Amino acid sequence: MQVRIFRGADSSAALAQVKAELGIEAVILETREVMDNGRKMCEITAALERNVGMTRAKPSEAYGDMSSVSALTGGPGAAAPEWHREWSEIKSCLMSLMGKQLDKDKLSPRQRQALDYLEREGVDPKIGVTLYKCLVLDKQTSLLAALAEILSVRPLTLASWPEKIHCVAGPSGVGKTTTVIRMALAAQQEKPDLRICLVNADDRQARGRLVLRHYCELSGFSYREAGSREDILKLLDEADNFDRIYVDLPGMSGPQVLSERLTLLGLSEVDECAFHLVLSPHYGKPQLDHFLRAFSFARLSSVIWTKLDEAASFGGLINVADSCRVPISAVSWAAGFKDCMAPAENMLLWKLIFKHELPCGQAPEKLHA
Ligand SMILES: Nc1nc2c(ncn2[C@@H]2O[C@H](COP(=O)(O)OP(=O)(O)OP(=O)(O)O)[C@@H](O)[C@H]2O)c(=O)[nH]1
Ligand SMILES: [Mg+2]
Repeated sequence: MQVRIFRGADSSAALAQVKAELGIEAVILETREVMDNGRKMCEITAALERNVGMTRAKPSEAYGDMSSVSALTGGPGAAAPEWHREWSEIKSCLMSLMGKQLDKDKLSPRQRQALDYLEREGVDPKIGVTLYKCLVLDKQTSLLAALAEILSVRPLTLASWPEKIHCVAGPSGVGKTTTVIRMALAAQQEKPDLRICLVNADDRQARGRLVLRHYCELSGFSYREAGSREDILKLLDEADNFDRIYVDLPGMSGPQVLSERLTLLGLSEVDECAFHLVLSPHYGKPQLDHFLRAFSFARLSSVIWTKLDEAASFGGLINVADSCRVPISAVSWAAGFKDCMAPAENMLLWKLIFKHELPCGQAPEKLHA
């Protein structure tokens, strides 16, 4: 519901404003007389209730009054897709026009070739403009150095990630449960006596629960289920018994966003907790943009890229890194649990993006040939 206050010299002037701004569906909540600079004015509090799912905020509304757009669309998360989509399309068009105006003769032939290649890989034109500016302003800098400013890495190793609790979130079917098991196995391989607990916070998927439980039995991990705030509190009570806790969060559906889900579970304020978002480059740009809105969260720690073997281009890694400004921690490229996930490193990413070479040394299309 959008609530606004209007003032006019008299009631009809104030009512005219209500009609103009909120339309005839507005409900008058209160009318009162107020003094404004010694003058009597009529003040009307009016509200407009709209079905969030049906509302399409006009760009003019969006730019004129950010708070009312937020109220109309339910906030900056997944519930505001139209406004975000329109704005991102406008930005993209402007940047693409700017991109066409760039004087690429100011670049060396190799730099020009690399920028053109990134464009073909689906890298957002706005990032192309940023890279161009870096290269033109500092002749000494290389394209990879400029790209590394955007595409940061924090390799998924015990030393780089000392946090005890690791929550794994992402869209349905992206590979969250598989990633949780891979993370636990990699940690165990690094330090065999580590006390590891796998937590199933997904009370809707029986399959995920079975797989997690099975791997716990096979590998000597502890197993817990935690679908509610009370369960999470119980888990935190016994956290001293474990060195690492990996939490498999449920896939998101409907209008709920990750921050709401974590708050409901009581996980959003837990210290010593890292939050990893699992994505795959085989999603198109609008889909990745949508996921970034649904999973945007102030404490997001890293992105883990899965299913590299199923992707045909990797520009999405750069676009996502630019949008959410968190490092990549790991990448995976096959359906198994072992030997198909690697901690992220710059060189590995350059080979992936520029040569389409997976960390196993193969090209994605050859892996499935
Ligand atoms: N090709 C390929 N398949 C993968 C990869 N990672 C996971 N998978 C497969 O993707 C499918 C879904 O994996 P899950 O781990 O169950 O995905 P999830 O996100 O937990 O799924 P939900 O719990 O249903 O939301 C499984 O068949 C995995 O084997 C990968 O890197 N490459
Ligand atoms: Mg799962």
